[in-house]
Amino acid sequence: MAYDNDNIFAKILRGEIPCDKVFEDEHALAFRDINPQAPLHVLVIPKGAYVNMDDFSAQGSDAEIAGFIRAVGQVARELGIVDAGFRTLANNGPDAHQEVPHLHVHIFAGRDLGRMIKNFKD
Ligand code: DGP
Repeated sequence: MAYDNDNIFAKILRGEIPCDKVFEDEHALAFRDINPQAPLHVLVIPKGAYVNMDDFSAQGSDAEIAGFIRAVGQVARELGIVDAGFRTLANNGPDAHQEVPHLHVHIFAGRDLGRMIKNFKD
């Protein structure tokens, strides 16, 4: 899948659309989700143009990948959610209902988050 330069997170990265920023460094930007699914719901995105985890893991440089993963951890520490616990999640493609075609890791926290995922047999 080709990267769409007009996706909403590309516009946020270019400063064309505002966001409630919680963290930024060379490799990543983190901001609050516009439609929170938990008391704390933050999105962490790489600064590079990557559609999803497949694209990023195959095409991203070692520095970008290390920088992004370190940013996810730093965001969690700075938000003070490490001890209580938090969930990271990345939707990739149609079956996962990925809405925005720029890789993003959701961070959920602030309550008991329940089971990981609905059992496929339910
Ligand atoms: P996903 O389904 O994994 O692609 O989730 C996309 C998330 O992006 C969804 O939880 C809502 C959020 N989102 C969509 N548009 C915007 C926006 O303009 N600003 C912010 N902060 N979040 C957005």
